[in-house]
Parts: sequence; C-alpha cells; structure tokens
Amino acid sequence: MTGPITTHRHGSILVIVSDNPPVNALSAAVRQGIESAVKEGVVDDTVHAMVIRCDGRTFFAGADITEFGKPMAEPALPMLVDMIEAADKPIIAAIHGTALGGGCEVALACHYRIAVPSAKLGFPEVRLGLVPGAGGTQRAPRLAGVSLALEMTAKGDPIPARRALDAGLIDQIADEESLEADAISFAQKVIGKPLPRASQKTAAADPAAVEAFRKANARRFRGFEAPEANIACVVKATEVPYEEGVQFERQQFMKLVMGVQSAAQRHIFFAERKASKIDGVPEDITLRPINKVGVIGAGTMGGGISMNFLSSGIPVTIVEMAQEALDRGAGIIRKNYEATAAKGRLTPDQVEKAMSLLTPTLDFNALADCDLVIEAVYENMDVKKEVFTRLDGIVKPGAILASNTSYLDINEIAAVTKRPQDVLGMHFFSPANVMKLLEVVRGDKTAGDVLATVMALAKKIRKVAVVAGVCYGFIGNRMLMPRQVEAMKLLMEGATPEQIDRVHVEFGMPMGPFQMSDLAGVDIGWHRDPTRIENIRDALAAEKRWGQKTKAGWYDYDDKRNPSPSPRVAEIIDEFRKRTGAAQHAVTDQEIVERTLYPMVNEGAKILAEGKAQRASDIDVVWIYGYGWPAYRGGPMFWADTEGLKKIVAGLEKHGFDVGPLLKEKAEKGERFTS
Ligand code: T1G
Repeated sequence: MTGPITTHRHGSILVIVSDNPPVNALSAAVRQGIESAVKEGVVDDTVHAMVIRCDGRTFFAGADITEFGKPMAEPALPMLVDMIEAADKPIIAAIHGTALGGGCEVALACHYRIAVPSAKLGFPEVRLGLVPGAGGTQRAPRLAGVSLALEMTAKGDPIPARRALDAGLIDQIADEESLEADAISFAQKVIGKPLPRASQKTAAADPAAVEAFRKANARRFRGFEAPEANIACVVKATEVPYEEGVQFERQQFMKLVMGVQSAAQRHIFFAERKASKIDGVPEDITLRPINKVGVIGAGTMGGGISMNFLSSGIPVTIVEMAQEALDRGAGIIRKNYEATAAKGRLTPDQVEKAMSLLTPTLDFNALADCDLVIEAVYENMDVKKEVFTRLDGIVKPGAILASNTSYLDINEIAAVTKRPQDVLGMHFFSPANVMKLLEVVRGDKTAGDVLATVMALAKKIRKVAVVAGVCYGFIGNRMLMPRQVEAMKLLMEGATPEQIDRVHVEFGMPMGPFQMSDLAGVDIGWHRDPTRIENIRDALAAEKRWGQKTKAGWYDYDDKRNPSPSPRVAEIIDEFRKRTGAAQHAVTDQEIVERTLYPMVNEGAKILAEGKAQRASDIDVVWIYGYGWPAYRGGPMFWADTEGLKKIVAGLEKHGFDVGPLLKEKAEKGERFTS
C-alpha cells in the first residue's frame, strides 16, 4: 500500500496505520487508504480482527477542512464509517491525541475504542458552523446519552478519555507507551464475540435535558445557526432509526456547509493559524529562551498579564512603586485564582503553584535577569520613556523589552534605549488573563527573533497573537475610533444610545459602543475638569456618570448592573443638539450600520494598504478575539466581502466618507479582501 495508509499484521490482527501529518486529517487519500485496507481485512480469512491507529501527534483530527466546498472524492466519509461498522470482524480504534469531528466519527463506527489517558474526543464541527456529517450526532447519543451528546456536538468542547470511558464512549484506557500493543491484546479478547454496533443501539429521549440545555446556552448560541442544528440532530436520534437520522444529519450538514456562517467560521479557523506566520521571518529562526518574566505595574492590566505566565508555569517578578499598590495587586491575582478554583476550574494546589511563582517587589533591580519585561504603567509617553530608560540601564543584554501600550508609538519608546531591536509592543486586552487576543506590535527596528519569540510565547500562554505595525491604536483600536466618532455624530443627529447599541447587538456584537463605554469607564481619558464641558462625554463625566462603576453612564444601572435608558442622558443629548444646532433626521438602523461598521472596513483597508497588518484575515482575528465581533460573520474584512465591496464603497460615499484607495480599487475590480 502506498500513500498515508499502511498496514501490518500481528498474527491474525491487521493493523491499519495512518500517517498524514500534521493532524491526520481525513483527506481523500486517507479515506481511500482506509477503505481498501478494511476491505482487504474483511475478505482475508486469516484476518480475525483489525486495529485502526495513527502515527504522529494525534488520531484523525477530522475531515480535511481544506477539501470543503470542492467536489468530494470517493469514498465520502459517511460511506466509509458505515462500511467500517458493517464489517463482520471486530475493528478497534486506538486513540491518542485528539479524535475530533470525522476522526471521532470513525472511532464511534468502530466496534470498540481504546484510548490513552491524555487523549480527547470531540465534535468541534459547530465551531466551523457545521454539524458532524458522518453519523456523529446519531452514534454519540446512542452510546453516551443525550446530555453528553448535546454538550459535545452543540458546544464543541472535547472530553478527556477518562470521561469518555465513564460515559461509555470508549471501552478501555490504554497505556500511554503501548497503545498498539494494548489494542492488539484487546482485539484478541473480542474475536468471535457478537459485534456491538453503535447505530443499532437506541438513544433514550430526554426532552427536559434538551430544554435545559437550550436555556443554559441561549446567550452563547445567540446568532449562530449550527448549535440548534446539532441539537435537532441529537433529538432526531431519539426519534427515528439510524438510517433516517443520518439522512436528516446530512441535510443539516449540506445546508450549513453551503452557508455564509460556516464559510465565515472556517475562514477564522485558518485565519487564526495564518496569523502566527510572520512576514520576512523564517519559521525555523532560533527563539530566545523565556524562563523568567518581569511585569512593571500591578494594576488591573499588570495583574492580568502576570497571571497568563504564572498559569503557564513561568515565574513572574512584578514591580510597583508603593507597597500598598503592590499588596493590592498581588491580592487581586490570588483572589482571581481562588474565584476560578471556587468554580472547580482549578485545584487549590494549582492556585498555590501559580502564586508560588509570583515575586512581588518594590525593587526595580530585581528585573535585571528577566528574559522578558512587560511594562504596564499609566498610558503616558513621558512615563513610558522614563521606564524604558531605566530598564535599558538595568536589564541583561538579550532580554526582550515590551510595552503594553494600547496606542502609543513603539518606535518612540524604543528610541530611548540602546537596544531598539529588543523592543516591541505586547498589547493585551482587558481582562488580560481572560481575553485571548494579543497584538504584537512590530517596531521599525524590532529583530525577527524577538518577534518570533513573542509570537511563540503567545501560543504557550494560550493567546491568539497578531502582528501589528506602529500606528495610533495599532489594528483594533484604530478601527474602533471611526466607529465611536460616528456613533457620537449619530446621537447629535437624532439617534439614541439604545438604538445604536441595539443595532450592534442585533448584528451580533456582545454590546454596542455606549454599553462598551459604560463597561470600560466613561471617564477613561477624561480631563477630570468638571467645569470644562465641551461634549456629551464631558457632561456625563462631570456628573459622575462614569458608567457601570458609578451605576450611571450612558445608561442607568440597577444593583444587578442591568442597564435602562436614562432620561437624564436624553436631556443632556438634547441640550447638545440645541447648543450645536445639529440638523436632526430620523436615523434608520441601516444608516447606523453604514456609518459605524462600513468606516471600520475602510480603516481596515487603510491599515492593510499601509502594511500595519500583514493580511486582511489578521484584522478579522483581531476583531473576533479582541472585540467580540461575531465569528459567524468572519470578522470585518470577511464580512465586507460578503456584504459586497461595491455596496460598502457606495454607502461610504453616500455619507461623505473619504474612501481609501485600496478599498475603492478592490471594489472596482470585483476583488475580495479574504480568500
Ligand atoms: N483539516 C485540514 N487542516 C487542518 C485540520 C483539518 N481538520 N486541522 C488542523 N489542520 C492544520 C492547520 O491548519 C495547521 O496548518 C496544522 O494543521 C496544525 O494545526 C464530516 C465535517 C487538531 C487540535 O475542527 O482543532 O470533521 O497552519 O496549528 O494547535 O463530521 O488543529 O500548519 O499550515 O491547529 O496542535 C473537525 C480542527 C473538522 C479540528 C491541533 N475537526 N483542528 O491543534 O495545531 S470538520 C476540527 C484543530 C469534520 C465531519 C466534519 C487543531 C488540533 P498550518 P494547529 P494544534
């Protein structure tokens, strides 16, 4: 046999091995190889059982996503899994790594499954806007019940091997070091026994569990089509025989795979992986070792940033100016860990382990032997320059010096040091221990190995990192500004904060510009002079309407932080409309989309044209992981392509925006930003 599938014999056991790096995706060649190997085993009388396993880092991690949208080569996966299950000799799946999607479906079609303890099984298709398309929604509930099947398919979270064993999804835990041998001895034990076939089992209906599941996840599933389709498939499994159930599943799969949402989510899947590639830096460049990290500033950002490293086992020295601030900062870190432990997501030992890696100090010199120092002090250029001047004099050569600035010029900061090649931006998003996005800001002199080291480190601390060039606000905040500016103008012309926020929430954002301002703090960046009222925001701030924290901002808030429209804010807006004589008109929802979202696309195109983002898909990753842009819309640049660039240019011109040349050119040529 040639290609990714090979076979070898162990007595009467035929071992079928896949070796299709990097993740044994079930490409056409893999499917064809498995099909002929199983057929060979079935017709060979000397074969009494078969084992399917994979070489490399993982069992089949699913269908080959790059084949979607193209003509499907035979055998299609549904036919292959049914053929495996129909075999009249026991077939054992030997699982390591992550048996995901189609890979999990192959395993569930086998008569038996064994897995090493570190293995995971899952159906992440919903994250691609899909349902499992090869019987997964029909076999999983028959083997493990409706509740677990709902969790695995509609939420997409993989489960560990031990839980799969307890749930009846697998039959045995194998030894990490002897998976094949364990599978062969398992096979020898089941030869001649009646073959269990998942599709022939029944799945007990559980309408109460289904309703409870829908209710518990309503917020998480909002706007997505695939979760409800997964639920419908699992429910179908409790109502009809397997053959009918897989037809229903197939219909759902075909409808979704042709849809915009799945195209958007598949775009993000590959965009996230592409983002880690750095233009002009070889993938095999030698990285600098990062074994000790320093953080300057124990405030909200400094504390959150430190937790990322502590949680990944990297010691952190955190520096503050005053003991009280230091104690408060370290205290908040411990409180956050204990809160996570209280929810059962960490053990007390893990809390103590993380805290044992933290060294709070007032001594700046303690940073001397750090491999990476991240500055998270007050957002002021002079303060930043003073800190970097001190760092330059103290920290060992070869260390990386990073600023967590959200806007400021990294080149200007780097220029105060004698080592600008070792300086870059690491822009975390608040709360920094939760938000997945990290904008890695590449200065003009930042060395390739410094950039590559930080991008690799980001993966280690479970961040999704995107390279941004130096410009005001980098990628995300720079695109946010035109949205905020237009939102304020729309207020003056007749819209209300509630209307503008509703349009954004209906679009799929977690919140609108004004709810966001209330969460972050209306007083952020305010000049703090209550007598100086130059705009609506000044007026709110002067009245201590600083947002949720003062229970009043653009909205009024009750004790549970539920927002309600504020008559006082309506009054203030009215006063400013009169004071400025702004022309009023009935603002439509479509106008709000055209004037708040289209300018973001325009700004994104300018960022791309200036080379401040490596690729359009990076911009999409920034907005998905940093600003809650709905994944089923694929990010601003992908969305622009689906909306139609001509339509966006027309909308921008209608409202008098200066359309960037790249956007105009692509619209004229009928091109797209994303592939
Ligand atoms: N198809 C094609 N390429 C894939 C792939 C896949 N399923 N999974 C990963 N890759 C590529 C990826 O683009 C990257 O490429 C490289 O492999 C390493 O990936 C019918 C319809 C397995 C947990 O959704 O979640 O089955 O960037 O960087 O961090 O029901 O990859 O190097 O060029 O992510 O170690 C369902 C998707 C498919 C799983 C490993 N399966 N993969 O994570 O490596 S739909 C999935 C992952 C399906 C059936 C349905 C992760 C991973 P490059 P990586 P990693």
